[in-house]
Amino acid sequence: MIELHSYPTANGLKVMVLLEELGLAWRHVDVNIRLGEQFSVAHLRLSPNNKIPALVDPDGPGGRPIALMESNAILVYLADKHRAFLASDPAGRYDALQWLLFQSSHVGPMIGQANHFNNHSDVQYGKDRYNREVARLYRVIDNRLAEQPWMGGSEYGIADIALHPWCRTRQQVAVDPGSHPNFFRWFDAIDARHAVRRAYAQGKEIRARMDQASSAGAMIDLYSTADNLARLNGATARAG
Ligand SMILES: N[C@@H](CCC(=O)N[C@@H](CS)C(=O)NCC(=O)O)C(=O)O
Repeated sequence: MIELHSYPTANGLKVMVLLEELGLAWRHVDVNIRLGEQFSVAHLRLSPNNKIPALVDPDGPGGRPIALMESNAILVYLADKHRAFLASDPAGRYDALQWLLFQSSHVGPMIGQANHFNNHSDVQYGKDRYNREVARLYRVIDNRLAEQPWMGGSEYGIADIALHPWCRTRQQVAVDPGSHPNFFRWFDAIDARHAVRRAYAQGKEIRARMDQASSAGAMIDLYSTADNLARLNGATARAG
């Protein structure tokens, strides 16, 4: 059975959504990033960059197992394998892929930085810089959706699946229906999908279970990078 080694953040949730959309049998292997489990030797073998999510498919290319990190690489892999949620004609495929990469290159990192400065620092420069950038990205998304029904083009697919969980945090900047009508039309249409609802509901349950485990364990400060190199060096040494 497919294993998703993960924690239900936006990057974990997007893979859960696609697994549900595809109707696949899969199981969640909890990697509790609040307890530092992303630095375990076992997880680093799947995800050398010590991040979630990672996917293990026992039935990969050529019938051999495959392990993958980077959520959007995982989405492309699953879409290709099942010939779904990614256009098969070259023009449509590249159109969708550019928006998929827009998510991992811009939306994820900028929202991540905005969250960090807004909630874990008092550095006004950082708050202003990233909140402005996030507001700009919502304008880009609304403009794209004025041209096409979906971020990936004419059909719902992995670019939409990748972006939607990130856009659930839009309250941080002023994104209102009056000025972003296309964004809201798109967001609500995805929110109403059964597979999306199922995945987000599972994410909530998994999160509760993992948060309970966190409070019983030795939590790391996820918002400090001070010890991460030492953690990676320690795991590298343990792996021999
Ligand atoms: N570009 C990566 C980003 C992965 C990522 O940043 N994962 C975060 C959670 S959303 C994580 O594992 N954080 C733990 C850490 O930084 O130690 C992807 O899309 O998979």
